[in-house]
Amino acid sequence: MTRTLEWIETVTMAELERNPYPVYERLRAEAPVAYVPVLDAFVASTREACHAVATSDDFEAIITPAGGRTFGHPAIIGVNGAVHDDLRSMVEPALQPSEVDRWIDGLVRPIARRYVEAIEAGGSADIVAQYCEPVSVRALGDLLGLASVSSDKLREWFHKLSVSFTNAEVDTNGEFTNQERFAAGDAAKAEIRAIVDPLIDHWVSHPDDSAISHWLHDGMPEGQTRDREYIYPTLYVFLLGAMQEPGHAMASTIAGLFTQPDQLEAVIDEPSLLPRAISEGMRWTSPIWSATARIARRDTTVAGVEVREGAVVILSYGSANHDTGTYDAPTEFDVTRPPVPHLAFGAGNHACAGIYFANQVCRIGLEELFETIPNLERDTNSEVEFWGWGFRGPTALQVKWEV
Ligand code: 261
Repeated sequence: MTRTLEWIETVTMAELERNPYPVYERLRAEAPVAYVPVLDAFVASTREACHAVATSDDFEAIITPAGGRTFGHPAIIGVNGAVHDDLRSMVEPALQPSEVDRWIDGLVRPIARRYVEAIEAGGSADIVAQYCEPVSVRALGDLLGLASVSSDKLREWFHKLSVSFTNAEVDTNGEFTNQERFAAGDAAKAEIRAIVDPLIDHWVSHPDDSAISHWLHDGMPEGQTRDREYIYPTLYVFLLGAMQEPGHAMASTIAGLFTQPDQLEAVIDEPSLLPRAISEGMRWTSPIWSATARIARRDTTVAGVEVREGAVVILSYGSANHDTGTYDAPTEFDVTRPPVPHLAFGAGNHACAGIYFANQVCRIGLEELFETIPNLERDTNSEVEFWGWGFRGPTALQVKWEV
């Protein structure tokens, strides 16, 4: 099966990042697990293949090469066994639904109000930069203990980490082709260390209720803390994906609703429809489109394709969520489609730990936006441009309303 599809040899990262859907439509039809030379890796593109790889004991987690170059080791998305168990036990307590329910409204609603009030009188905005991203980063930033870091700085960090993490393109020698994208990530990490190291110094001797303080202390013997070098790769995971993706999900949901004016109106009239709309937004344009991977622990077969021991398979969940075997007209945003579960949060033992938190951030964010600005419209003078293969969402979304 290691035979390469001929047409896939000419696919470039620029093409995938601009619009991965045509390539992936062909991959789903021709090879649900296929070797992609520009990635020097296999990709799983169908719902069946992604689900099988994510849940099979024949595979274990591995971080993608560009991801490992960006985050280092041990990042929670790329480890297995006891280290993975420890890191999950470290991040999960604050993210349990019963825990999140205690404080999520008090955390997110005032943040959302503040950002919507800042744009309300203006009558127009780029809703990505001025609302979705700030609400997303401020909510998680305050939870982590980074209240002193500005929203703009948190946005800059996730953006730089993101271009580095997804810098997957390799030449025929297997060398990365774009060093500048790693340089951006390195610059972000240097700044993160300069700002977070002193906070960690403080939390080591003065524990508080922030999530990072809990990461340091929870489950450790009296007087001991987790080593910061052990925590940082997973903190980078959060400073990228957990910061960026609720913003992507909100923005994609708004963009999707703009394609269905009657559904937008229905959601604004009846906010209890928002969770359904957000779920459809994440299926339609999956924020974590193709960013995690597994390695085959032995020769095996996935969706009818033979996979050799040691093969790295990237999980293209954004493609799985457009599988015509499961979804009718998958390229259409449609809140009224049957609520078949999607794979935007992954599957198996590495499935997203923040599902509930992220969904609540998106719900409260969009509740406040639509309640305050119920006459929100797309500014049709500008096109909505989506970008990204690893992570995907609108780069900007110009909106307007009568004031
Ligand atoms: C919190 C989830 O973050 C990520 C998920 C997948 C790849 C990179 C991430 O930062």
